[in-house]
Amino acid sequence: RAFFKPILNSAPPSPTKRHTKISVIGAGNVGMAIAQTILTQDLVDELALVDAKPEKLRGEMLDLQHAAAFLPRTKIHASVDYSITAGSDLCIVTAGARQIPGESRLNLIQRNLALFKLIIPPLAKYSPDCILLIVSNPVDVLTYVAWKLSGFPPNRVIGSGTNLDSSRFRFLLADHLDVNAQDVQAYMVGEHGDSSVALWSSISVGGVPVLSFLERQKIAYEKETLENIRKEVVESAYEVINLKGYTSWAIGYSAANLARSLLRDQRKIHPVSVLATGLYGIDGGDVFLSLPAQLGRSGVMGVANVELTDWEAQQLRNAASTILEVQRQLEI
Ligand code: 6V0
Repeated sequence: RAFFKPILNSAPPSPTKRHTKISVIGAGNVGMAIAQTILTQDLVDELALVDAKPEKLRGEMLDLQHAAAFLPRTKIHASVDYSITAGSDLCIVTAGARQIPGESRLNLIQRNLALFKLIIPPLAKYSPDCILLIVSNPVDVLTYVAWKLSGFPPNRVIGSGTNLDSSRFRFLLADHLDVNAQDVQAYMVGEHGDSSVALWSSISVGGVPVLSFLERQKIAYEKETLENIRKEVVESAYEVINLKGYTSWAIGYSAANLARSLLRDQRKIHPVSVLATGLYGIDGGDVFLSLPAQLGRSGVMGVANVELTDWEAQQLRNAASTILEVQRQLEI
């Protein structure tokens, strides 16, 4: 501090400037991709990393700190102790056990439930007003688990859900139509992964609804072509995992994009996993599924009133019953 001499009659910093902080739990491939994307986007004043492996954690922290000369100023710290997350505005959970070959999905969920029992209560204790963003898989069930364990209101517990699937979808459509992916409005909703639902009727490019445009122009398209694009979205995740072992960059950008909308109160609409009970005829229990939700500083501000076809709504309800069945077998 002695490096600078104060100028005459200087006042203390304005108390209205808010200090913003994000904690990332799990410093694996996904957690570190999210951390580095957040840093490059100048989103926060402070970034805290937590993992169960202290050496790996310290190595990752130092590696990021060493980039300080090239990045916007952010205080980065890391610890296995959750007290460093205190006062976070947003906690992003990416810690998770990996599926062992031959292991059932339910067994993996049970192991991740055990992890979440160690992770969520201290996060809620140290940052009682934060927003929780869950990324670990299976993301919809674990978002429900995090909601239960935190005792937070549902608007402050969000799963990254199909935000990534929708980005893959927009990329493939843009590639198909030879346009910029940012000009393609298209949502995948429902369960993140194999049974996600593509909302074909609401796809538009530069404001032009694609399916009705094709119909008006009497351009024939095969229902099969559409289903193939949806399948390609689902398979593209597996393809990346088969080729490089995990996915990281796209989920890094996807989560950082959500963090920006939340902390900067952007009120943008993102397909993310939210408490979906009572919407589109989903009933029978509390269930988190992705729907186009408006995100702002208070978390989920509402769900866009998108019109679904009967088939799309039925697909959502089917995903809800599958998830509820799994949740009934969990002891939270
Ligand atoms: P990884 O590289 O194995 O990282 C997981 C990290 O969690 C490791 O560094 C562990 O040490 C750490 N960890 C384990 N237990 C604890 C604990 N109790 N407390 C703190 N940290 C702990 O996995 P990777 O980073 O590749 O994936 C993480 C999770 O993200 C997995 O569940 C993936 O399935 C999930 N993904 C979710 C996506 C989405 O769109 N929602 C996308 C990609 C991956």
